[in-house]
Amino acid sequence: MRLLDHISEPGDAMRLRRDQLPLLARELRSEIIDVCSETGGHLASSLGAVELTVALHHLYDTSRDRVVWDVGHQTYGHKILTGRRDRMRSIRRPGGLAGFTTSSESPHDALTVGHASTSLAAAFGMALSRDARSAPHDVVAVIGDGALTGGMALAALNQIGHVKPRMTIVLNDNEMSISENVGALNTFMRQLQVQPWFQRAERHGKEALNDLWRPLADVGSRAKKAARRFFDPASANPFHAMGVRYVGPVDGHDVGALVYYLEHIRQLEGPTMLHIVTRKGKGYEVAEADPITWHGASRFDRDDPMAAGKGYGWSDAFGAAATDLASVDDRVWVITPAMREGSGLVGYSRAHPTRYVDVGIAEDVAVTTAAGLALRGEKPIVAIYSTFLQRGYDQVIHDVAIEGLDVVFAIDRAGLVGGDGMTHQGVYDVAYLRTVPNLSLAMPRDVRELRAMLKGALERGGPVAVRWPRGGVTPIPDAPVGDWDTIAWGSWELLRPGSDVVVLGFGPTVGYALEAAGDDPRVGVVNARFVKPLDVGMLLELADAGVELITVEDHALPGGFGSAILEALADAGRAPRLTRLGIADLHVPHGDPAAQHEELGYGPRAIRRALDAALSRRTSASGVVDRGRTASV
Ligand code: HTL
Ligand code: MG
Repeated sequence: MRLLDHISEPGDAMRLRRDQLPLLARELRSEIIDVCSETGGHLASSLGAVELTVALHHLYDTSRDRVVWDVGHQTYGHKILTGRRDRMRSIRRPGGLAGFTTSSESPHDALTVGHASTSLAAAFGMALSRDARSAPHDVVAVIGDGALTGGMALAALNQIGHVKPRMTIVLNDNEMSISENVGALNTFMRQLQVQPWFQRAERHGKEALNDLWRPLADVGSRAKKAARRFFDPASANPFHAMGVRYVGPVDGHDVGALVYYLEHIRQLEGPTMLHIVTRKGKGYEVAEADPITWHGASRFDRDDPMAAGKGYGWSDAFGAAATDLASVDDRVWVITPAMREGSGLVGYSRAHPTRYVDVGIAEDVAVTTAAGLALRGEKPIVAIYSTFLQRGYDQVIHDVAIEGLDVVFAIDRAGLVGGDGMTHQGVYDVAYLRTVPNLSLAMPRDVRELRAMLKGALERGGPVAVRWPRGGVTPIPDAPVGDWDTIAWGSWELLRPGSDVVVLGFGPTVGYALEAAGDDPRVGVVNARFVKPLDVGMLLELADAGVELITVEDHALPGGFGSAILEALADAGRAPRLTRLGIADLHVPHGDPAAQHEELGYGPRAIRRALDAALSRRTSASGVVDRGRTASV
């Protein structure tokens, strides 16, 4: 019987003897590798946080104390220790556990999360409430070195250091975001580890900390205080300077040390940061060797691991196109907020290192840096996921769109994203972007259109957003940029006329519409590739031809593409019968996107049902279908 088998209840880890904790950590690590080999998921981060997880659950009662994990992707161990072990193999799968901490899933998950850098502000709020109500519990935030690059985290730290609520901040530093971490703070943390005092502190860490706890009164005279500050490494430390007591760095894989430090820090007044150094992928050789590939793993064979090769996807097509465009125009730049791999930019970053910028997990900074570049005549492309551009929305309006700057937003993961679930769904950008004056919004349905749109965007100037979904796309042969297609800006494409109903799709829903239409001559299909500006000419011709319209979007219905069509029709005084298919007013959990599209009513079969309803409506209304009014645009 393994220790882990005794941990059936949250809180069981609190009852273990301290000398049992390393064994529990070993078992937990093994369990996480097992689970991920079957399900895939955020393996490397969860492995790196195993000892921390064990130490936290040994010391804190997570039903009462609030342990706030940033991003929540490193919490597989936490989930296993809080009563979800038997459901771990469902993680990220339809109907299964979420991949991140989710408070509706468990009272032990203090925060519902998925986007980075929120833990400190949330924990600050929790600590404020606790103190206002004189509640006895503890508040702990766990934040990675990557998540700490986000402005939100730094701004929260600024508040925490000012108000000084009692809380523990664990900085889990593995030198990695998804790719290598960036930024000056990151450089500072590296220096911490090579300073001689760090080695001393490593050896004498416990005594050094004892020293720190001695009440200030003990220190005595100002001279003594000054001397102490001089010898106290923390005094040269930016966290310390911001009013947060700093302890560390300590070995984050020494569970005994973690328990020791956390337990003592818990008794201190005010906020304390414990800086722990961990290794991403710790304990699984391949993941340690290549934590980038194993950040988010597909399922694998535990004994014969091979990172699953990903097929050719939209991100690859974008990365190649951006590389080509930057080769023919030295004003083209690409900016990524910490998503080099996910956005298909590894090749670009090597080909054009001087015009490649990773700003860290700081989407707002990505957008406004692009504005700065554009103001000086450069042509920046902000490569960003739909869900993360939400973090840069004000910057899109305020810094880019008001002056109509030449910034291209290359929006990846537009639509439902699968395993990452609710926090990462890319289903709001059409709504939030089409309200922005001066901005065009387009979605290609193949790589040919993707190239044409990116090239057109750079040539045309002004803010342009081009969006595409997560996943695979059919590659097309390389060609010189000069030979790429051009698309008349704002033009739709009538793919097939229909006598009774015309389906308007964009991006992947065009394919769905074609599938649903089959060879039914009553059904037309339009590739409505520009959502802004709309092809009002074609839209009104359709409306005047007397056909019914169906809009299909892999996006939220409120404010989305269908709404744009309704508005345009109303503004032109037309009122054809129109059915909008897309995501109703709800948060969509993790699942298989293709299945979800059907369940939510806009997959090919769902479109066919909407078509049949429309067609039967027309038959019953007029007795016979009037085939005279074919949309002949
Ligand atoms: N931007 C924002 C606002 N949130 C997220 N989650 C991302 C981008 C994407 N992302 C992750 S995990 C991660 C990023 C950039 C790296 C976090 O690094 P950290 O943790 O050092 O905090 P580590 O991976 O354990 O090293 C996810 O979407 C899961
Ligand atoms: Mg990290």
